[in-house]
Amino acid sequence: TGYRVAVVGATGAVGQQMLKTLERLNFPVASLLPLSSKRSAGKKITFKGEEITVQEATPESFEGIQLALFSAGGSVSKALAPEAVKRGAIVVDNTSAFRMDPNIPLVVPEVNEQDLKEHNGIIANPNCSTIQMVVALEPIRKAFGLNKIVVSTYQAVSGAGAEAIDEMYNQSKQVMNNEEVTKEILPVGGDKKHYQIAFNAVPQIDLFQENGFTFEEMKMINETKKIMHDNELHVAATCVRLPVETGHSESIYIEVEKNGVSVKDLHEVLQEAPGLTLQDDPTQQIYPMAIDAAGKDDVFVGRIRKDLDNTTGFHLWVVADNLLKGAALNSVQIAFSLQKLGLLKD
Ligand code: 11C
Repeated sequence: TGYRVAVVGATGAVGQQMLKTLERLNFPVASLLPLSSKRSAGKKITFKGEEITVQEATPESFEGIQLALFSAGGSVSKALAPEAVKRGAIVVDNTSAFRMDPNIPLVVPEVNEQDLKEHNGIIANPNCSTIQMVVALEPIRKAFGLNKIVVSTYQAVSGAGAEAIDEMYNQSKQVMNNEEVTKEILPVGGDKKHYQIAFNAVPQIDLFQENGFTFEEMKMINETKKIMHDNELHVAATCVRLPVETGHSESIYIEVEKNGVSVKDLHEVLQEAPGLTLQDDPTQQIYPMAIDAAGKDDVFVGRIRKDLDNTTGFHLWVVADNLLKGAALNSVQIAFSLQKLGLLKD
């Protein structure tokens, strides 16, 4: 018993985590169909101890599929997600292809699970850096209101895919060996110039937009407003890539609506919040770090301080595994939520 599930992009960094997460959380899978681009077709993946050959994704692949998890790039989703829906599947799409479409819910189950009810076949999974931020801020918004968010990110190379991880390790070796450094992928595969990520910090994630922000920054801004259903919310972001393998970190400044809120109030609210672990004890040097968050499901929050000048301002440090809560885990949680709400057809 269970659902006939397809994973599109099964050999990628996120696709691999999707397979592991479906298995680990015991999502009811009756059959698993791993799909990919032509280039990766023929590779083998393991699911529940069984080796399965990856097939090239075509419109016909989705005949009989009930749930399709997509993570193979925006152009693949644009071309094939509607084909999957046409054939009766519900699509959970982990690319930016449909996120800002007003007819498509953009969902983080801890925040806006009920939006799933409005779906028309496709559900969008937000960007990794957005997900961890809204998991941390929604409980605060609910309790005290939220006027403003200013975020700076410290993002891991795995967000740019498996090849970017290899590039970081290769460059690190080259630097250590005094060899010439090869630069081919980061900051963005498709941009004109490439820079060294090893031993560096690069203030560009995705392509620059006309307004001077990068697309990653605009994703954080627009997706946050959509998920929180608040177009009046002020959001600004600066996104930076660091030589960290997995785990995005974020320094977040917020202004709450209510007066007289204390750090203790925030601690109390966050302690009760779903999907979140509070790690905040400066006296014991306890705070979240990427290497500790990697491989974990929760979003970790610490370094909570009251601003010294603005009485409604607070500073937080938020860390999560960008491939798990930032991508694969959130997609699988959406699948569980669809099942719970009776939206997944038997
Ligand atoms: C990164 N946030 O860390 C990006 C990766 O829109 O799903 C995720 C891209 C996306 O580079």
